Amino acid sequence: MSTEPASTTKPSEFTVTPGWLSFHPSPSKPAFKLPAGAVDAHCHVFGPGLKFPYAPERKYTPCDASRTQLFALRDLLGFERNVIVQATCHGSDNRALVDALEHSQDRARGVATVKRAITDAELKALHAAGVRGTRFNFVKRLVDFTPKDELMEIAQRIAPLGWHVVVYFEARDLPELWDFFTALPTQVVVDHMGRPDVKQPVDGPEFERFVKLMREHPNVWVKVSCPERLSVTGPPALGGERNAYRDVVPFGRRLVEEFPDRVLWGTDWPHPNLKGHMPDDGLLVDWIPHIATTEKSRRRLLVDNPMRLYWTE
Ligand code: 0GY
Repeated sequence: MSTEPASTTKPSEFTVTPGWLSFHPSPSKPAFKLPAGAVDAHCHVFGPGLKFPYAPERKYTPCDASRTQLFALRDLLGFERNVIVQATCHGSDNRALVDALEHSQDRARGVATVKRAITDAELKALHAAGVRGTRFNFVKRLVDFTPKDELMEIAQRIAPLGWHVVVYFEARDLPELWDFFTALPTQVVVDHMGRPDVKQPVDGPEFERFVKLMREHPNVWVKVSCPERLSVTGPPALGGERNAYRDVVPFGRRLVEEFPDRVLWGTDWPHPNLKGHMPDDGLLVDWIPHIATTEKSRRRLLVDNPMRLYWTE
């Protein structure tokens, strides 16, 4: 199907959606120097929509965010590699993701969204492109419900490839998802700390439930990412100190300290579907030493752990 618009005037290659903030136009250089070989383990590419159309069933339309822009941000921030995660706005059409992986010179791996109907040959092709996981999204504002037996069937198909399952959910939904998560036959990577309500105490029942999941299930990993989505106190005032999102620090730090070998970190660039403010990605990097307070813990978080999960060959 042609993606060219009917108009004879050549449109700009990139689209900007009204009502949704574009990513930060000029992120600052972080004060924190990332360790050599650091991996941004959660980021996205979007479109361009004219080449890689957004999914008809999407709940939001992002701004186009190209692989070239992602790789430029990687270099500015001081990362060596990316893990590019399929977001709901592209549905199970992984072409933009695969295109980015194929142009990354082996410096990116991917997490795709696949449906039950995917063939073995298609799975093999995704693997060859650098995909190492599939994502199951349970956030109700983002996706319609997929039956759990269908997801389990997919998990069983991808397990022999050595892939893992990435899960995204809200903390309040963990009880109903617990049995499904703990039955998965792969490593399970939880996005954004399981989205805790950071107004609740870090040792309160909600976060304790998540910590218990990790404690009892050594195949569960977590991304200590997205303070900008979870924070109530928000970013510092313009020109303020470089210490944003302080209210999320205790949650990230607790996970890094208790599970040093099962934590990952990512920018979440270009911050899809984020309301309110658009973070300065340099400030997000400066948040890392607040949750990983030693050189050793930072090395595990940013280099050793993602390399173990994504660059095993
Ligand atoms: C994220 C977070 C969000 C969006 C998605 O797949 C997605 O559309 O995950 C969100 O809206 O919280 O990780 O990009």
